[in-house]
Amino acid sequence: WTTRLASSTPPKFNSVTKEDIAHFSKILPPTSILTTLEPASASPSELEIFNNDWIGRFKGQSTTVLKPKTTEQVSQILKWCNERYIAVVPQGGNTGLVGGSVPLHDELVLSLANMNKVRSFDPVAGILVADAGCILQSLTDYVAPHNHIMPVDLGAKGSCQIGGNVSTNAGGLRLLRYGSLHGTVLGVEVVLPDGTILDQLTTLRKDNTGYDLKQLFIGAEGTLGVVTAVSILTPPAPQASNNVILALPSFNNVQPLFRQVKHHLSEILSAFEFIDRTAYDLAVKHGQGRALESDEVEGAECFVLVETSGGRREHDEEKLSDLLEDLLSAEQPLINTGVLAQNPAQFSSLWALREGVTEAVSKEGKAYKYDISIPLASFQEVVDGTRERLRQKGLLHDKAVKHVLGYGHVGDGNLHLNIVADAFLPEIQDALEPYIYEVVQSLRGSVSAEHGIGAMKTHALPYSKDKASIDLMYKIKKVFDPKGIMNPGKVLE
Ligand code: FAD
Ligand code: 2HG
Ligand code: ZN
Repeated sequence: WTTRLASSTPPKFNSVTKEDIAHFSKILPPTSILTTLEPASASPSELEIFNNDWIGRFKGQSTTVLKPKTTEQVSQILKWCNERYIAVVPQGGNTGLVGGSVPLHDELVLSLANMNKVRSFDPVAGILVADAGCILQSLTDYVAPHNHIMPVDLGAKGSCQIGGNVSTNAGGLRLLRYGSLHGTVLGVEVVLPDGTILDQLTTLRKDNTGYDLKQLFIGAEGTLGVVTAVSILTPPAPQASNNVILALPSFNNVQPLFRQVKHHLSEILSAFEFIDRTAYDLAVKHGQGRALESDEVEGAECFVLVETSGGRREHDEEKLSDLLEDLLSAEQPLINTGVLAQNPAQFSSLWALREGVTEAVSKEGKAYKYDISIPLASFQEVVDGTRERLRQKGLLHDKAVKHVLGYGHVGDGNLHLNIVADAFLPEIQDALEPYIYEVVQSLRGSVSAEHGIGAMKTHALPYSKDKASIDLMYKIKKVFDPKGIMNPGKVLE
């Protein structure tokens, strides 16, 4: 799994030329065109951030990045690219974890960063309409004074864009409570490769007028068109939020704990997130959140973060305290201990231990990431099985694989299996694949629970989808993008 270096443009597509830049100059102001083609408006190093993906595995060689401000500009750009057979990679915050947001060759990068205006907010219905390039955190800040929150939240919120979230169908930390974007996104505005503006930007809760086309763009990863705006339902902000981190002596306790927590907290439960001991230790090592006291972590094999979001603080606190009391006073307690946040700073610090694992892993080394849906009962055996396989192959040492860890969204059956290595090495890759995908298939799971397919998993699709479904996906791609210019090599091979 060495870094996949860009080769030349695949023969099917044309590279961007000076003539193309001259045309784009009629559509965009000079500041919205970054190109290394002469006369250059950017240096190769300025294009680095657009050509490299977040985990440092995929690297493109794009010469040109366009940053349109309006849907009309996107339309004119795509129309030109389609006619000229220029491949286009839509790019949001470039925080995707499957290599979908960067070119594989020298495709044109279309950055949505300048499309960052809120179009409207209806405080009664809670419906927000925003340009695709709005940063998730800025939308959270926008709706906060109206006492609303975004239905999606994730560790990359400070950089990822709502258009990127929709295009990856991001899951994140609130899915347990508010459901997937397939439910909360009410409408999208999309520019198709031929320049057609598809206005599906409805703010209706109910609309049964035939095929629900917008659903196709939720999770399309830029392969069908460019999402330019999103209409989304924002839930009312909870009046009170609390969290607690529970230390468990054994992973076997996670399932019975989940049942008990649901039973106790019912409607106020808003997150049930899991990190194993390795993930916790890495988060602490790299300064993500405040470490628990040593007696609190002693003997803990894993941790669960429980969040409540409810209507009355005293009521929620009482429920949480009752839960903790019940758990600790049981004859055979499921937990060793529980640490309850006492103030907003502690609340954030507990969350940081969970949200910060990805960041910590990236500081520790190169990460092989498997974002899989499997039955909760199999989480630990998949993590342990992978570690054991690497050990048997002699790859578990400082110069190869440093850590194998598991964390994720227990409530959604989504395990993040990360293998942290010193470098991306072919022998590690060969030990992990197809092994992990075969395990997922045998469990009737999914090879991508929430991050998408990107460039990383195109070969793995058949482990989760049958041939008839994949054939249909190719046909759908052809309908929207007959020349195949949209994000080639992503999702479908
Ligand atoms: P990009 O990375 O820029 O793009 C992602 C894909 O969408 C690419 O294929 C791109 O071509 C396409 N795309 C982007 N914008 C558009 C557009 N406007 N129109 C058409 N196509 C577009 N994911 C989760 O699901 N849950 C998590 O909890 C989670 N946590 C994360 C934590 C961290 C620290 C990081 C780095 C990533 C995390 N992710 C998570 C990955 C997640 O996919 C992204 O963070 C996010 O949804 C991508 O948004 P983005 O704007 O960065 O998109
Ligand atoms: C999370 O849940 C993200 O923290 C990232 O989806 C997972 O980095 C990962 O593997
Ligand atoms: Zn996740």
